[in-house]
Amino acid sequence: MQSRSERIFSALTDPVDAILIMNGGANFADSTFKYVSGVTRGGYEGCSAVLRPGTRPMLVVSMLEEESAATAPDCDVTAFKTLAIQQEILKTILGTPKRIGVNSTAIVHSKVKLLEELFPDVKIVDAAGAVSQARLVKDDIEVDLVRRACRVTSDVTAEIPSMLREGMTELELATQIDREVQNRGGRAAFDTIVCFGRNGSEPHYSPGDVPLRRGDMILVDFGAQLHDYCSDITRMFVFGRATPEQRAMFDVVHRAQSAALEITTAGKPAKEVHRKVVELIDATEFAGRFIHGTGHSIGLDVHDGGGINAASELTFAPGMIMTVEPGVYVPGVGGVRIEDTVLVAENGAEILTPVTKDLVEVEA
Ligand SMILES: [Mn+2]
Repeated sequence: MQSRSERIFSALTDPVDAILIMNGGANFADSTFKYVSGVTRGGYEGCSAVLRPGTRPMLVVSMLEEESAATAPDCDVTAFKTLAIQQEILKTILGTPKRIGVNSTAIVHSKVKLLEELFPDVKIVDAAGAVSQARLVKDDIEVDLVRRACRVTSDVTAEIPSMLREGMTELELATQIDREVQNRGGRAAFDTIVCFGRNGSEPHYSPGDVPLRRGDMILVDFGAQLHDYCSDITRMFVFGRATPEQRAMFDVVHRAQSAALEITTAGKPAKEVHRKVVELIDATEFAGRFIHGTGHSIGLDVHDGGGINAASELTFAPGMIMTVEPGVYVPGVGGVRIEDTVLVAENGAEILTPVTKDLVEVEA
């Protein structure tokens, strides 16, 4: 089996002497460092992974994470104490490279400048496409980790009806959901979205101090990150009995999501799945109210590379893990979204978030 580093080199169109995965500060780490090293602990601020064809990845890490890095399977590790020493190590490893590949979508500019200073004659090549292509198709270890993250979200989703209380705020519900994710060993993969009533009309709404009232439709969109791998789910609830209007909006999205899942399979162009969803929704009273892509790749990052949208060049392949999440949004009224995380297979897609996706009516 190809190593992850080899997978990146196979996907590369321009040859390079090495690919450097370089982390910036705390919020600017490239999750590709975790991908190539296989480590699932630690932040690895300022650390690098040096990838060269035919060799094991060399992790150049700070002494703060040397012990964790040593657990990386099939990697060599060098630890540095200061940034000056890190630079000497990189020079020693790389010699006088002519072409260095970087992951342009996740490297900070100062690191690119540093490479140009360390290696005056080097040409920096953009290897982001190859990195993304490699990461899109998950290996067995990754599938298992996403599956576990999905299990957490499914389990927590099943608990949501018992959390609902009249007058509780969106923030209170979001906090309870996050706590349940933490109780299961994970953490929120992104800021949990909870919308009561009309607030559902904004897809990326931030929960506030809005109280839950009888009759409110509730949209909950959250994910768990467990051992660095993410899951993503959206489910709908009603606090009380659904009105015919709420039910109508829900049914359209439910049909669109089922239709999308039905045709999500290896060999299918992603944009055809999106087109199907748009056609279906646009044939209803909610025409034009589906205002985002149908889904996205998910893995070490919640948005892990490709997407299911009108501009997507992606063709599904076995091992891709995608979200499928159509929605309709009516400002002033509310919105509905239904989202699963799915594993693309030769013949169809396996739903990794199998908790019920009915409109769950919770006794108020
Ligand atoms: Mn999503």
